[in-house]
Amino acid sequence: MSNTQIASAEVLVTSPGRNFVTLRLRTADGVEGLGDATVNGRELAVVSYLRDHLVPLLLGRDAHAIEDTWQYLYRGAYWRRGPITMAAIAAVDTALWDIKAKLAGMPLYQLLGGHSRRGCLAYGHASGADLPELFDSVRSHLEQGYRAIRIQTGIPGLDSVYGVATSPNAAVGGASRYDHEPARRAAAPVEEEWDTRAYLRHIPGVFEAVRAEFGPELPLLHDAHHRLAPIQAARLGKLLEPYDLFWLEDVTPAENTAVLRRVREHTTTPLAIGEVFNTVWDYRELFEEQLIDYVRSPVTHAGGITALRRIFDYASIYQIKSGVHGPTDVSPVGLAAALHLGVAIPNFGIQEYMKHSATTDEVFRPGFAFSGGLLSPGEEPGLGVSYDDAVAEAHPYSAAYLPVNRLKLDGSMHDW
Ligand code: EZ4
Ligand code: CO
Repeated sequence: MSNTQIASAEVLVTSPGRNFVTLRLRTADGVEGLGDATVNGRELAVVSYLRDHLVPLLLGRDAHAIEDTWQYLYRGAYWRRGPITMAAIAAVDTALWDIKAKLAGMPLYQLLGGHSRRGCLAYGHASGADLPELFDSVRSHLEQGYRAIRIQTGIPGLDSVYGVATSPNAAVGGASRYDHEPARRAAAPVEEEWDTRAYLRHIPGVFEAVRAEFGPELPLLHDAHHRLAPIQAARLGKLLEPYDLFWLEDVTPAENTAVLRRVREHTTTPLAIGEVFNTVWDYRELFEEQLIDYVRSPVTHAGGITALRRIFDYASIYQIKSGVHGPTDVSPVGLAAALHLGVAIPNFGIQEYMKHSATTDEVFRPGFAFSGGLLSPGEEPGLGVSYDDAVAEAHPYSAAYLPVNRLKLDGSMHDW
């Protein structure tokens, strides 16, 4: 029998194009596992949580005891839940699954029940300041093989809008923030302007035009990014019904999930929510009252593979599917973990895919692949991601923040 005691636990911080926090566990026999702990814009809080509070508890534990370690860290926190705690637990859990699968000599999805599908349907991000630019972006995604596409556009009267790669405000050193790094490298966030009424007037026409240009078949998605009041969200869902969206995401701020009852009463546009949720408890009433259609939590922010698997199982009894968050601030380790889960679970829906920069891939060397619109986790034992320390060290951490929103009307703060 091999010695599976955890002998080392390192918290790795690197910034290949954007900041990432990674936990690397190693057993006494030298088997390594990786876990993603990146919380965009608050990275160092998780670093401290791991380094100061979890690493000392992990050394000497049996790497095989994944469930017990999860319970030990979750119940043992007392002040549990929350993005920082759950990202730290997620990193430990993911690294332990990576180790277990490597010890088994199998890709991780085999330990989760084996494959249920050929790959994970992925959606890409098309965007444009105006319709011609948006259409070019949709065409380029279709050429790259995407079979589902998120649509975000500029809003007349607003300079810089969430999710639009060519927003003037979005450019950083020639590249676009929204291509690889929505956060800005600076001591303070960039400020964007927002006008919900202008947004609501503009968006239905955008979807009408996209359907007219690209036909009825292509699955289209849209992210309202937590910006609407309940009645505005209900109205948007209703206005978009003729364009048959795959989903409408994050229509209202995430704290008050009960408002989705109001939205649901008014529209049959499918709803997705949860990228900023942390635990199964955040989903409970949404599942039981069937208020949503897709679960947005990534492995990284919801307590790891152990916890997300449980959330998906719970969702499955209500015919609710996965729709895992996949921005570039979920590292290749977090995305790989989602893909192993995604090919295995019965209720996979779709996977968000925002390609990481080439520099990010040089650090993480991901084994997953995108082909014919599907993402596949690959056949390497474990997660199939390896971390290159030398390249990582060439890209030291520097502070970066997500933007904030102020209302164009009077400068008051609004949800971003
Ligand atoms: O703004 O991950 O659906 N995707 C998103 C993302 C989030 C970023 C925040 O770090 O909403 O682009
Ligand atoms: Co989103």
